[in-house]
Amino acid sequence: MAEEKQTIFSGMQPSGFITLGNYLGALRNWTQLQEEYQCLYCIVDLHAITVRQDPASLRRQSRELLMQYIAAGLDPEKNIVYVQSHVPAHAELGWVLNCFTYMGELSRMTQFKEKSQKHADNINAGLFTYPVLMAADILLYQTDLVPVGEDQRQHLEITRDIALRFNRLYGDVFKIPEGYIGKVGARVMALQQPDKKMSKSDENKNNTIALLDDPAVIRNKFKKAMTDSENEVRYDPEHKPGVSNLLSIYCAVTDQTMAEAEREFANVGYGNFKAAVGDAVVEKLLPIQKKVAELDKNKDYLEAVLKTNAERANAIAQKTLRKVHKKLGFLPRG
Ligand code: ATP
Ligand code: LTN
Repeated sequence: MAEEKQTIFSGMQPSGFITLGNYLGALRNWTQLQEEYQCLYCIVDLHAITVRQDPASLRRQSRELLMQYIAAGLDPEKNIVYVQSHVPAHAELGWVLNCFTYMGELSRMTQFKEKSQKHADNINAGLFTYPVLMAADILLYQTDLVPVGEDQRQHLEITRDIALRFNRLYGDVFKIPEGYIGKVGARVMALQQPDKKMSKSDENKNNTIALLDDPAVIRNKFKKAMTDSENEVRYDPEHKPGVSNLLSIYCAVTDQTMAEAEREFANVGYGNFKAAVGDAVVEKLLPIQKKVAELDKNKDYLEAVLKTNAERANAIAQKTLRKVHKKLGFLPRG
């Protein structure tokens, strides 16, 4: 009998249009895990409403995120690709775990501190308990590995703490998840401000490349990208953050090494260099964009994917939830 595959869980918020950073740092790596692991990739809409969302935009972004997951290569039969609010067990386990999480530990979360500064007019309880819902996401599926970026490490730590605490009280209920550090995904920096990361919630749209940006727009944003006054294409992130960011994007999309790329652009001026990076990114993204356009026409297929995948997720989640309810002393459902 084949050995049981380990379970991987990760998610993205449908809180905007995903960027080249999200793709090179996360999504592209996810597609390489689908053969070896049982993977669940969630569109975390319950998390997204911790900051105000416009309903029509949220609906559109959730649907587009699903299409981009699939277009980027996540096979919805090999993986479980679904929307968080379609599986009620996330919110249900989230409530239970709230009762096993301390105010003190949640107040230490950096993301809460940052987001409450950014959204000072809406510091809601959901923003505060965001990490508890994330713990529920992960623990429901007895997850082994969680691929997340550096900024989510603290949330993974608290997930482990909550699970260990619960297990100490009630026996072995949850598997204790680990972070997944695969091949280092490219960390993509903002095009105009290469000292900070490219982020989908950035208000300056010239900083970000959306996966679905029009090719002309992509080329133009690269043309305008910040460089320096040297006119020498060389990788040196400390002194030349802009050029280095463009070089690493180029390597990531063309699968070249840094040495090869540096050689290619050794005697090339910045104008031509930036144009070449823009072209390479367009070439990489165009097939994904075409696939999204095809999927967009196929409403029935998308609906079927959403339905069957939510059912698959639900079947696994219910097992854990039943176990939790029993341990807590809740009366069994008839
Ligand atoms: P937001 O602006 O809403 O905080 P974000 O663009 O920073 O969003 P997240 O939704 O927080 O993205 O992250 C989704 C995934 O993409 C995470 O695994 C994260 O590590 C990865 N990621 C986000 N931005 C980058 C980036 N610039 N470079 C590499 N990986 C990134
Ligand atoms: N908080 C994460 C998204 C997220 C997630 C998860 C990631 C929600 N639940 C569970 C991994 C596992 C983010 O903002 N990147």
